Amino acid sequence: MSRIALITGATSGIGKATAAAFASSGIDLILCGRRQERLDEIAGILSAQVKVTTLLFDVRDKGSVLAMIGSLPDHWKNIDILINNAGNAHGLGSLDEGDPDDWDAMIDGNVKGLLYVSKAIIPLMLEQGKGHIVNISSIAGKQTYANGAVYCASKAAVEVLSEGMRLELTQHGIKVTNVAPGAVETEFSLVRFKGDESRAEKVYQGFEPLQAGDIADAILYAVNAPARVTIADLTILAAAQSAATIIHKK
Ligand code: NDP
Ligand code: 8X3
Repeated sequence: MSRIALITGATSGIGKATAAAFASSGIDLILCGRRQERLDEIAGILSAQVKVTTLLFDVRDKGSVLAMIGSLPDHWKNIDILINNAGNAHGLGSLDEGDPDDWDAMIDGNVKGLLYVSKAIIPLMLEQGKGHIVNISSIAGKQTYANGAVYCASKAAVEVLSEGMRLELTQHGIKVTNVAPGAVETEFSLVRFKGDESRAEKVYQGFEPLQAGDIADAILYAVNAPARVTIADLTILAAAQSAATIIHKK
């Protein structure tokens, strides 16, 4: 029987690439995001390979998260894999100059949103006595950088939540994998810099950044590992990157 994966943030970047990798591996998909047109377009393509359904919600909206996941037909509730990927950085600035609305977006989305989605799905996995949760953290969750403290804090929280989930869920047959990418060329910087394309492009100039598919390949490796194996932590950097803030540019 084919497995079912629910992917948050499936409309772009790492989530979208993971959906494509899973479809190639025969995994049925519940694709989530806030942009229905993109969800429909991706579902239209991938439904040639696997069964696909979509859910439209903002992970920050607790009621909507619980209602939308609760509204899935019974068959789709047999979720084997949860990819907690939705998230972004908003702004790059010091704490004294930072915009509290940006802080809300990061803490509410990257941390509380991940918790709400997990809260909706963990009971379904417990009922089945199996499951696999993959949380997308960041190198920023392991190494703090100036002007990114709130984003780094949100990703450090993801690291801790991965550890907490593993401690609580391993005994119930549920695996937890924490994935910490370095610089990946997605819409991430466009969102961080509020649509400023030239500023976003500069982030990835002078070196070869990771592509979303590189992270999707690693996630696929983790979810396809033998039953006896848990891939607990993966840190994936571009070859030119040695730390969160050190990228060897030409
Ligand atoms: P993208 O901006 O390309 O994708 C972000 C995805 O998250 C989109 O699908 C977006 O969908 C979704 N999303 C964002 N906020 C919300 C929200 N409030 N509710 C629901 N969905 C939301 O960036 P990436 O693919 O790079 O980012 C994916 C994850 O990877 C994030 O958690 C990010 O922090 C992490 N990461 C990224 C790195 C990078 O360098 N790119 C490095 C390390 C980690 P929609 O707008 O349709 O809702
Ligand atoms: C995204 C990577 O280094 O821009 O999480 O914060 S970084």
